[in-house]
Amino acid sequence: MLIGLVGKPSSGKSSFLNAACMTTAKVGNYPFTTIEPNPGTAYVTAECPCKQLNVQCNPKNSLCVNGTRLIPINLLDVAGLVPGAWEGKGLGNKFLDDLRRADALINVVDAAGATDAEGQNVPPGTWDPLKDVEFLDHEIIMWLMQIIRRDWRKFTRRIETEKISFIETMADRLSGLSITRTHIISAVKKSNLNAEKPSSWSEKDIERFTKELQAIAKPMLIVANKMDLGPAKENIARMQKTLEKIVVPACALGEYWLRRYAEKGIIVYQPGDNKFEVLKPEVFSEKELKVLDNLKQLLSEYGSLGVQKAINVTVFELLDLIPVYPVHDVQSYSDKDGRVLPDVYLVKRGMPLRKFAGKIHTDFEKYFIHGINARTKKRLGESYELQYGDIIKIVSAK
Ligand SMILES: Nc1nc2c(ncn2[C@@H]2O[C@H](COP(=O)(O)OP(=O)(O)OP(=O)(O)O)[C@@H](O)[C@H]2O)c(=O)[nH]1
Ligand SMILES: [Mg+2]
Repeated sequence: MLIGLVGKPSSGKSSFLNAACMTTAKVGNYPFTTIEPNPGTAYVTAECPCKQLNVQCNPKNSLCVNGTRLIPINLLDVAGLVPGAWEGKGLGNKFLDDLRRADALINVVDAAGATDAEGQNVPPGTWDPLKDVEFLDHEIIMWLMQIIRRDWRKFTRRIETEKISFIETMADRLSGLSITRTHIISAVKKSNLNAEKPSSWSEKDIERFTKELQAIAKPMLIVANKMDLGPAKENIARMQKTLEKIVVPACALGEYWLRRYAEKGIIVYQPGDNKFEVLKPEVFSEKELKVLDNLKQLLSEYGSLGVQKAINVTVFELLDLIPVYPVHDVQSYSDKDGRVLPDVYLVKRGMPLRKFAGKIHTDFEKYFIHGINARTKKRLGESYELQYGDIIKIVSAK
């Protein structure tokens, strides 16, 4: 699971990564601070079933903090994109190519309008962040379309004369981009095009197909960052009203400092909380205390500093994934070694049980007999559609 952090230079992508993953990627108030991509591990948070079941869990592939399960996912912070990046402008295509494996994208926008298209500082409020959303959509579409329509005439002629499947051939072409057959089938259907005769598709048709495919295979969330700066509030309201995408207001810088202070034990704060408590006011300077006051105000106004929320919304809403807990023993909810609720998988909502079994082990899918819902102890058939928080035992013949 990989989420790519994209956006124009200086919007706060590396700051977001650092806040989400406690990494130390270089941050700077000038464009192209980041050149090589920075990876990080962030955590999606979900209520751990241990709370409800009143058991002591012993996680293996994740963590549990006070009844909140932390499920690791990968983030990748890439270099800033400038208009024309898809055709090589700025640092160009390389950085789009770094995003090939991404399952979803977060467009980090400078919602305060304090930087122009190239990421140069301008007085806050003088740049319209809506333009940043529009341009980034365009860049991603153009980049993807460039790959899709490569040698289009030759490509479509081959499909039609040799009577080979458009879906399979396109899936081969896009396989390095984490785009699957299922994604392509859905995009063809949604754009109402004839996959038997792609040679009849117009430029506009190819563009429509590309847009549908992007929305399905690389959905995008907007993070309206720098909400602490003056003009951001009005811009955020406008973005939330006008854009069809989910917009999460954030203050990456503030979130980073709160997590750092919490790590040092000088404040009490859990990522995503709507409040924090200062334990040792004496270690902060007057200036820092003022910043903390501002953050308190932002927390009460927006409900969170947005970083954790953006990650959770991307995984649970945009990608529509759910946490599922496989176990070996349905009485104790444990694995073979007696570890209680050891693992959690993020899977597509409604995934059929047998397919899920294959995610744990290919033999489980191959020799599948049935499943058991560990909460109700009821038997489940192979086509049972997984639901949020399911705890499941797979019974197989091997
Ligand atoms: N006020 C404020 N400034 C922020 C926030 N997030 C980032 N910044 C500042 O914005 C500037 C750019 O931050 P970076 O994280 O380096 O931005 P980037 O998008 O990674 O930039 P490039 O790597 O150059 O593309 C830095 O001066 C940060 O301190 C925020 O939430 N509030
Ligand atoms: Mg950066």
